[in-house]
Amino acid sequence: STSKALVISTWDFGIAANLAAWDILKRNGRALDAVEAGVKVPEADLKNTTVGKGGYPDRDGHVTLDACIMDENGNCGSVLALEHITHAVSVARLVMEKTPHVMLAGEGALQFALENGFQKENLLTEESERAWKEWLKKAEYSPIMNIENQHFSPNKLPGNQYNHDTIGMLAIDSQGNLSGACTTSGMAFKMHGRVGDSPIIGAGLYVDNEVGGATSTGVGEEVIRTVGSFLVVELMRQGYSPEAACKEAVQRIIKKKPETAKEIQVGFLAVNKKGEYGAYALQKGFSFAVCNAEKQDLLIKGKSIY
Ligand code: SD4
Repeated sequence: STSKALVISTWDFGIAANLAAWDILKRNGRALDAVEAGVKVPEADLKNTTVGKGGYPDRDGHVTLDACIMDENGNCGSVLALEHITHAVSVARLVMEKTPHVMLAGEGALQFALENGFQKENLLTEESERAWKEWLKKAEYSPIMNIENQHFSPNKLPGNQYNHDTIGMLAIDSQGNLSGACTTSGMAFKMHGRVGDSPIIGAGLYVDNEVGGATSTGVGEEVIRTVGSFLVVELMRQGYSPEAACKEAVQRIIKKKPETAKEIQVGFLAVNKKGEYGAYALQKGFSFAVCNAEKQDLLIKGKSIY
């Protein structure tokens, strides 16, 4: 039965992504297939300026994608700063399944994708190009909150409508196995070549089939410094609930960088082996979507420290 099956993912756009994942889970499909199918939804969504095609470019005008995927056996794959390919997560999966490596970066990742039948595309939409040209006028990199909120101060956030951020997704299938995926165009107007937390196993995503899984969203540099998602999973191993583990990971960031922490957004989302889930963020405005046999469109407002 699918009674155990569950998929959760970051932000409001997680609802649509979860539905694609659920389509696989409800037919007793594998969690790995579910998370890949799920995060492909925002990757292909042109209106989404923080994931996949249509994502905001770096400061030089290149859209560079970071993505990773991890299965129930601890296998993982990722691509870093991949250009011209919409479905970075699918390339990451192929890195996992077809190469002896875990990570491929930049040109090499693109070469590998093209060799495996992916088509080269222009990922920069007119809207993203316009936003970039507007940004160039001042050319100030200010990753306040989530990148699409950079014109707003954290206190003046107009709500979730601008919170379209990295998607991190975690799923449990009817066998009780866990997988996760994470994909993003990274921080808008970042330096060319900048890689965030999202494709770093242990930072942007971690899955341990004995314990649970975690994923993150927000300013990746702070998540990398604390190896955030691995930390959340290890805390759950010690008996923390998913929410308490996410909160403790957020507190580590505050401890390391008390001043920076007030200015930026970082959120964690986690699920344990029992199917209990929870989340915590530095700032208000973080949401996550939950989907199971009972409810396919549940959106939960994440708790925050500030
Ligand atoms: C990164 N964590 O590249 C990602 C992007 C993100 O708000 O979540 N942006 O750092």
